[in-house]
Amino acid sequence: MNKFPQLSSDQDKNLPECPEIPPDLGPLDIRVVYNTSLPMIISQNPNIRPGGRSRPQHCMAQQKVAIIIPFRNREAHLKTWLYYMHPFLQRQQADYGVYVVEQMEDTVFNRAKLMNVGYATASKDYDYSCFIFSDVDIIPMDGRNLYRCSTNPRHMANSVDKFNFKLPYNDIFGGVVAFKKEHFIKVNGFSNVFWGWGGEDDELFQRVVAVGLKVDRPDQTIARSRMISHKRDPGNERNGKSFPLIRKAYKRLHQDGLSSLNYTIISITSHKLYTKVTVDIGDGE
Ligand code: UDH
Ligand code: NGS
Repeated sequence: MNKFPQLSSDQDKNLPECPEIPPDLGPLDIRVVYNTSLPMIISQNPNIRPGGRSRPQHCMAQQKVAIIIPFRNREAHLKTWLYYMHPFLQRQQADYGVYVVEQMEDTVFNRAKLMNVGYATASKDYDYSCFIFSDVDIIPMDGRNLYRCSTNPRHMANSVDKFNFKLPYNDIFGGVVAFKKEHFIKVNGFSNVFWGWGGEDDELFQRVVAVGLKVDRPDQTIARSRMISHKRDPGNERNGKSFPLIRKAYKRLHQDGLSSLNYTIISITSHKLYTKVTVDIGDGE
């Protein structure tokens, strides 16, 4: 198993704090990228350090942000995500690391459990204060959509092209969400028992409400995001048990989540643009 690159969390304490709103941010032209490669992205982003880490050189970022991406067999989407997101996050003067959490087995996909594993793994790596849980196929279309935590858990994908930049329903909490560390602990993370597509994000919304928090959302103009269209993946068929599970969300809150997370890390590899965490999360049986 590759070790994490040892990166000190100490930074020059004499650096000024970065401004609340970074300069020169605005709309971005986002489309699927075909004519790039990881070596090209690496050469276009010379300041990224091993494991997909970066922080501003001339000021101290106000938050330390881990970006967690659940993953299996989506190399092309990951390339597009990395192509846009490293420049995006650097322009936002973020102190961040990217964690791609890959489900090893061919068994039914469990997005939520991968998110929990990403949280647990990134937390051991650096003293992150903010966790952004992002699908690999969602790219923000405006630099002013700050990839940071706010007072409450934040639903960042509230203006997606697929839904004509509107919310399909009020409580939707999918795609990209941001949690301060203490809030993610308070909700006991995601549930681990959602195997297959759908519902785990709705359940997380219920957890937020159950612990007395609210959901923040960015302004819908600024939050415009592109969702790369694709077919449903094999092994991620609709979960027929979602609705009964969500109905019992409050009951399971303290038993099911970070507190009951079990998994086996297969490898942690420090790639140039991200940290790849390959994990055996079981098969739900
Ligand atoms: N993911 C993978 N591999 C998989 C399944 C899911 O990496 O095999 C990850 C990936 O980060 C993805 C996220 O989990 O962005 C969410 O899964 P999804 O993209 O399948 O979910 P979404 O709701 O699409 O975006 C569902 C399929 C809709 C098919 C509609 C056909 N027009
Ligand atoms: C709901 C799902 C959510 C999902 C949302 C949007 O129906 O998990 O659709 O999906 N809830 C259940 O299945 C219970 S989307 O159209 O973006 O693929 O996030």
